[in-house]
Amino acid sequence: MSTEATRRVALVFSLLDANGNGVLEAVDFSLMSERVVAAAPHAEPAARERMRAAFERYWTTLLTELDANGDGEISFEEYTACVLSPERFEPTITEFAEALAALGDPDGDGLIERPAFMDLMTAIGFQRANIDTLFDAFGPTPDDRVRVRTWVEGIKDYYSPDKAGIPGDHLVAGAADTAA
Ligand SMILES: [Ca+2]
Ligand SMILES: [Ca+2]
Ligand SMILES: [Ca+2]
Repeated sequence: MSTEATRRVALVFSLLDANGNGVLEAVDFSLMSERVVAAAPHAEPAARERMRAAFERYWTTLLTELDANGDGEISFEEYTACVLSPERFEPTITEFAEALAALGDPDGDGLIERPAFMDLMTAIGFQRANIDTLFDAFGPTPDDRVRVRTWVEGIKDYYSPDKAGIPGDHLVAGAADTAA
């Protein structure tokens, strides 16, 4: 695994632990799910429902694949095993990425505006400065929008253990110390 991927894994664990008690549980995913859906007030009910379902599936997949000691929670040590078999998480991450992108593109034109992107990524817990840098790295159009496809691919890359030097690494900037 690349050093960058190690940092990305640590950061995403700290964000997924929405109630901050150091382990991942079902409640973390319902908390974040509500927060993210609330950040997209213009989304259709179907898009909101899809996002909720994607968060539920995310949790169910983690529990099924990673709960080595069977206590119904995912510790950080258990979580890091996700990088050993990324193919098992790919369909879940892809659906999560597409549900999130759809939430940010309520008019369905395949583009997302910076403020909508900022709202959703802030709801997940990323830092504003890092979100701006990420948006710039995605190569926005002159009217400051990025392609939803670019974002989806960026999310999938973020979870890929072998990727380094990708746009998503900007999300880790300045967060490595707190996430370690
Ligand atoms: Ca937790
Ligand atoms: Ca466990
Ligand atoms: Ca749009």
